[in-house]
Amino acid sequence: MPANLTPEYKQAEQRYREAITASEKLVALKDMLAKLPKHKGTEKIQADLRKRISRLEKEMKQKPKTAVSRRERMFNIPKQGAGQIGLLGAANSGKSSLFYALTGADAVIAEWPYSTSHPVVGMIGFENIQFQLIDMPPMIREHTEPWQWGILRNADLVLALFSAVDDPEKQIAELREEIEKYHLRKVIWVATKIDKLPDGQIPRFPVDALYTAAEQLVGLEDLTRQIFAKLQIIRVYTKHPGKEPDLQDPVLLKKGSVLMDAAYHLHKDFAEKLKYARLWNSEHEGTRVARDHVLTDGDIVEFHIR
Ligand SMILES: Nc1nc2c(ncn2[C@@H]2O[C@H](COP(=O)(O)OP(=O)(O)O)[C@@H](O)[C@H]2O)c(=O)[nH]1
Ligand SMILES: [Mg+2]
Repeated sequence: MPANLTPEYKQAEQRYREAITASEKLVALKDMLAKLPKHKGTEKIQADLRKRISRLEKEMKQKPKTAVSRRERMFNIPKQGAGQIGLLGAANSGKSSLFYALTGADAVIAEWPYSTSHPVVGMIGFENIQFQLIDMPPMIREHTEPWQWGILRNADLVLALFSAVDDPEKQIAELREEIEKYHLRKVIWVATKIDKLPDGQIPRFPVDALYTAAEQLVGLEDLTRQIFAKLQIIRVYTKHPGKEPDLQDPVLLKKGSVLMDAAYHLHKDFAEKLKYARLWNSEHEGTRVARDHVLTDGDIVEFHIR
């Protein structure tokens, strides 16, 4: 008897093939089972799916959380600095050029050793913090491998690059499709090679993009500032009573964090023993503030404990 698989089932199967983590696979397998027409012709497939689901569930229970497989490590580059940023763009869109322009010649360049065509990692300096940038190897036959999508999805932010002079509309359309398909959340659009535009011509693109020329170092400061803004983080400095804060060593917090979040970040005990705190910034000169006071970038806080 033919199985007569539905398009919904085939879609679920496609998602299973693209799944990278075990939990993504499990969701997709369960979805496949749900979408599978239940009749005699599919009994074998049903049994097979059930077997795969239970095997995967068992595996996930057994595996200690800290142990990562070699395959997982490949797309799970340990985060460094204030945020991890991936580069997305067709071959020759200017990813590597932008990477070296942003990270600089003396940047710490580490080769990721788990693949013959591996990503490269470097740091971008911004004021007193750094961001981690990941350059992708040349895409083989325009084909992006699953682990590359894993890296981009795991990153905090993705720079979507398109060349301003090589049919940008087509590149943008392709990038949009990929961003949607792989659920990339935070994206900054970057037009590259603007030095190649005819003099004085500034084209408008279907997306709100930053204009850059890596080799001429155009637009890089703007881009770095945008990266900081898009990451939605704030820098808070802590100080001891009667002492100056160390302005080179900020505590990094999510935008919207309150005083207690900063205290917890320092130490759980600390938060529990908190009596009161004082705040310095452009509006406060050591004012006592409440536990739920929302912090902003650059705030200096002094904790007083019991
Ligand atoms: N004129 C100009 N050429 C660039 C710029 N960025 C990259 N290119 C050139 O475009 C080609 C592809 O750049 P590359 O960074 O290797 O792209 P990738 O394949 O995306 O990593 C190289 O020949 C670069 O020299 C730029 O800002 N201006
Ligand atoms: Mg490259």
